[in-house]
Amino acid sequence: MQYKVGNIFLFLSFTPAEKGQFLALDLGGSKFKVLQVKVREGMGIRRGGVEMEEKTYPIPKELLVGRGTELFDHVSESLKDFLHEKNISLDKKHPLAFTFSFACEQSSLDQGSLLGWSKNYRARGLQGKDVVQALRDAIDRTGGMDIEVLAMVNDTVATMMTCGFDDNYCEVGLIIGTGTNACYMEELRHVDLVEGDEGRMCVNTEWGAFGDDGALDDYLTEFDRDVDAASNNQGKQIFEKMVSGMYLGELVRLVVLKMAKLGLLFDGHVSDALRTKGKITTANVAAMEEYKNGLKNTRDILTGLSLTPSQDDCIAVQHVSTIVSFRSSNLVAAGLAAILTRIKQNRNLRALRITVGVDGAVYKTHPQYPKRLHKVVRRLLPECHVRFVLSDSGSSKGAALVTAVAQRLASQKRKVDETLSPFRLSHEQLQLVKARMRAGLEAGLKRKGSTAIKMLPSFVYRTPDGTEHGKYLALDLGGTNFRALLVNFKKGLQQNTRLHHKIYTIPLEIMQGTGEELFDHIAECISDFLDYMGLKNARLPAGFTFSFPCEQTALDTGTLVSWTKGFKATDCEGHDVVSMLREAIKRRNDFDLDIAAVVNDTVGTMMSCAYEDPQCEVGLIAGTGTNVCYMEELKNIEKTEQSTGQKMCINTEWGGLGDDGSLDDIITPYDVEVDQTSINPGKQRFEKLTSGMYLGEVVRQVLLDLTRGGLLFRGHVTEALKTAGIFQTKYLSQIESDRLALLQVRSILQGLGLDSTCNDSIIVKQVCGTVSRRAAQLCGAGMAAVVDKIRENRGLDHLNVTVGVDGALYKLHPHFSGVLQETARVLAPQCNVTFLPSEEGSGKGAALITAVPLLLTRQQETSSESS
Ligand code: 0WK
Ligand code: 0WK
Ligand code: BGC
Ligand code: BGC
Repeated sequence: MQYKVGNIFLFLSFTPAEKGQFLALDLGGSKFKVLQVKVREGMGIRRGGVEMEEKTYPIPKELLVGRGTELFDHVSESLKDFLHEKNISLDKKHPLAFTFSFACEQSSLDQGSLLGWSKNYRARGLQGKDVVQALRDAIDRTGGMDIEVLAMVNDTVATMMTCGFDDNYCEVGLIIGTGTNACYMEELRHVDLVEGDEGRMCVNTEWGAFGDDGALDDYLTEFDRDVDAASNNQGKQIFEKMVSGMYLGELVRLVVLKMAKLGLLFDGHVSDALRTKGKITTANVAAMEEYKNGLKNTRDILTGLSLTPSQDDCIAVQHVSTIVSFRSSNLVAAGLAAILTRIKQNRNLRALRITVGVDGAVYKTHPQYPKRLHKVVRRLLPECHVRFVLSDSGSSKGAALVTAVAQRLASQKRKVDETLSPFRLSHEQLQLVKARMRAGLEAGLKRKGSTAIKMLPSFVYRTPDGTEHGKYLALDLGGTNFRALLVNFKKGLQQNTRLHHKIYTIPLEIMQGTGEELFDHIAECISDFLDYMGLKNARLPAGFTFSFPCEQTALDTGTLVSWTKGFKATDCEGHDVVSMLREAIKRRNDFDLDIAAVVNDTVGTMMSCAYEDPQCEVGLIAGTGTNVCYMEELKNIEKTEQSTGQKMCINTEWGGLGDDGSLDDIITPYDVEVDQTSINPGKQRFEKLTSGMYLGEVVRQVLLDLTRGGLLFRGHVTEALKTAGIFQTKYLSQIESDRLALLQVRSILQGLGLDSTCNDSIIVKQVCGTVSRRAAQLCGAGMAAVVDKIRENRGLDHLNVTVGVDGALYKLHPHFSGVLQETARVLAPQCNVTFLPSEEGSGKGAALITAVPLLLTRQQETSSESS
């Protein structure tokens, strides 16, 4: 069952496990009560496992209209007195349920801003304030007790919950007491204020304000207008003033006063008492209507007002009381019928069986009231079976249950937060990662081979300048698939680049088969593409984007250092991937290519974006894997022989950061589990914290742990949850999208064979968000290190630079790119970094690079000819 209070959204799924001792405050009705509610384990609430102790504390009138702090001090001191009187330890922490019977806007169970006082309350300084905080402050001021205010509920809701203990059909709470109000279970999809459109929630209607917009003007009598004019909240709570106990007596008095003035009663004699506000109470009205003693009571009451009523006077006044209270019960019946009709329509029911939980002195003490109300409701809704249940012990039992569930949810949330806290990186930790990334970049430039960050020279010395032209083939072996592209550049007309491409999947058995099979598969795809483009015999110049770490000695050779991501084809590491491709093409012998360049996908992406934006000097991939390249000063690349030109693009392979243990202080046990179960344990540690290949697995490990801890999926560890790779990173993007309601989160989990509650969905969403946020922050910290290095390389105080980006995680995840950008901005404040998503992937970049050497060599040829 789900409940919304004010606009609280509660997944209140009661379990027999609800147990504990709760303190409760019941403020706002005719009596202010302090209670202790004990819920015994296992007995659960349904089978009477609840014991209550209570004490009513008077509230001095001046406090009702005094300063709010003083009112809450009185409440808190009464609470302390109750603890003393009941020998309840002052040292133990006590969870407290707060029934506060006034209109409050709530955004969580333990918060509620007072919209407006009603009834006889008018304490100053609390309107618009969070009354839960006001109570907490008062308890702190009183001191000497350890109270945890866990939940605040309206009395209608607490009453519905109290009656819901014994009657599952109870989905409406009704108060006809000093004030009047009702709550009911509304369809979540109809409540725009809250996320989610599945299930129901309890809505506190605050129907007392019905008519404040003039909707009841045609029903208002002069007496109602007089009551309102004399009230301390004119124009407000119009319906309440026609119905509730605070006003019924006054209405009767005003009617009797007018009749007396008109000489219709007491021979026109009007006593001062009769002229005095509040002299006829609602209790008097109830007494006058008593079946047996009504008339006698009426005489006593009128005599008490210094009147000498005749028998007829008494009958007439009794009649006035009946009419006034009859109207009240009729109006409440009409209001209730409106609510029940809405529930019936919400559920497309012809007939509705429902229970209404009721409380309030008017309903409880007025002899005829309940019967009259029930009768009119049944007359208005003959097709409905409406049961009325009187809340026998006030609303605190219900409030205690809400608190019991809130306590369980709060402790659950605390444990989930504890589990996730190692993923929440502080600014200092991110600065450390930036520094370690910087140190790793520096180390990789100095030494060959053994550094965590390999800093591989790409032999690309400059970015495109728009002079590129011609037709090129680009081959793009990425993280998940292979793409063949035909690119046709028009000199100086970047926007007229023509491009055709075709995507081919790489089956797992090929990824993890032999190198020969892999390159044969690639050659077959190329052959298919050339067929498709009718270019089988055109020996096209080709650029090969190979998204794995390759040691290059020239633009068209690249020795694979080690596989990453999901690849593990044999006989490839330590081999030149260009040769392997050429051999595979030779083996096929049905087409030929001039493979002029092999580039990393980061380099291809940088080039592709630099073709649009000349300021682009960094390439970032945040996809299946993660990596960055950037234009480094040749003089800083100590490990390679110097050659001509200023800069060279370095493929950092930053995925390896941490392989030397430099990230062990932020790596969590869940990350260790993912690394241990990966095909390259101990390798690519930074990648395993940040890239699409692994984020889903990190999430799965956390979900497994939370489930084993009983915090998720009712502690039920399913086979699905134990299956590696079942939680693909694309699910993170879906689950975290703001547009996705919890319902859809549940269906994704259902699709994974994970039967979840709404609360489970919230926790899963939180875990996904925490894991992906860390990934984006880590990449942002790494990026800050790279752009700050470029800035310092050039001795600049401020650097403007563009980063070309590609990868499904960056492009498709709802928050990843934003968090990454924000983190880089904060950690590299002297760099203005523009992130430019690459339109056509790195393939175009590879083709551009293929275009450059040909042009370069051509230039060199022309320049050497001219010299
Ligand atoms: C008793 C409930 C309390 C509620 C009151 C309303 O415990 O929460 O506010 O009924 O009736 P009243 O006391 O105003 O007549
Ligand atoms: C598209 C690029 C390709 C790169 C890929 C990375 O064209 O070179 O490898 O992005 O993204 P992923 O496919 O791993 O999400
Ligand atoms: C308040 C409601 C409350 C009702 C019954 C009204 O005046 O606005 O919040 O439920 O009285 O106590
Ligand atoms: C590879 C890099 C590549 C990155 C993004 C990593 O696993 O080592 O070479 O750039 O993935 O695809």
